[in-house]
Amino acid sequence: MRNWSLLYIVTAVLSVVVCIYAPFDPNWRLPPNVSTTGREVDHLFELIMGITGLTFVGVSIAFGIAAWKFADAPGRKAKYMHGSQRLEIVWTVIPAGILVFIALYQMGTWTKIKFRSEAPRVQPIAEVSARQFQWLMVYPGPDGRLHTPDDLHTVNDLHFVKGKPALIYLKSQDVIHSFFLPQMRIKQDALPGMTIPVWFDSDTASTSEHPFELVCAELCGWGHYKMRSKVVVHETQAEFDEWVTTSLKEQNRDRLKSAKTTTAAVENKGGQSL
Ligand SMILES: [Cu+2]
Repeated sequence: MRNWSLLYIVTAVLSVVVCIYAPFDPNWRLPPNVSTTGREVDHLFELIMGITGLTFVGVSIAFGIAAWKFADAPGRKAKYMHGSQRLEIVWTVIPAGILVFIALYQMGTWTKIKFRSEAPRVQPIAEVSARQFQWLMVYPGPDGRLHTPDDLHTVNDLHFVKGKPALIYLKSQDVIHSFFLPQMRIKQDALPGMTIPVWFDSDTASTSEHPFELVCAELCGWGHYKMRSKVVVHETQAEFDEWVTTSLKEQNRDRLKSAKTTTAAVENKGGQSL
């Protein structure tokens, strides 16, 4: 019977070894952070990981010793014990204290990332709509306003400017999705029927060839794994504006082409019926 305790001890030791190894392997953790608030998120993550990790090690050692020492053996009788009030108070008060500490300690970061009153006072760079299984972006055109005829529409292509707060309006067209920017440590659910402001920034530029990533972090259906978008962080506002202008030209050319094709098809059809 004692051997069963070995199984537990080995599993616990392996878990700890894996946890210690993880930060040294870039593939086992989040990509390097590029945002201002991301540093604070990482700090909170490490702090909580430290507290839970130490607790896990302590509990595992105690549990391993108990399982080894008090394993069932022929002729051994269990001792009846009514419980220890002092012990129960200790193991209730300590975790409660830790939880209250974390709740208070993270408040500043949470406020910066989520409280609407903290949203940057800037024009939104885009409206992002999630749907099974893609991200649809609408950028304001030259008039600087959304939902006007000169808007730029893209699919799976998020652009903003380095070193400036970027604000987007997040929507969902069908089910619940989750807007996740791993490099910026930002995650926000997209809920049908709601428009949610989300803000973030980046101190590092990225390109179309080597973009950052936007992924869906909510299991939203069979094609969930496909919900990935490029994130391009432009070096300057001028570079971003140039991208909008070029993309608008392409969009107008494509529209003209498809309008011509439709007209030709209609005319053709009309000709045939005469
Ligand atoms: Cu999704």
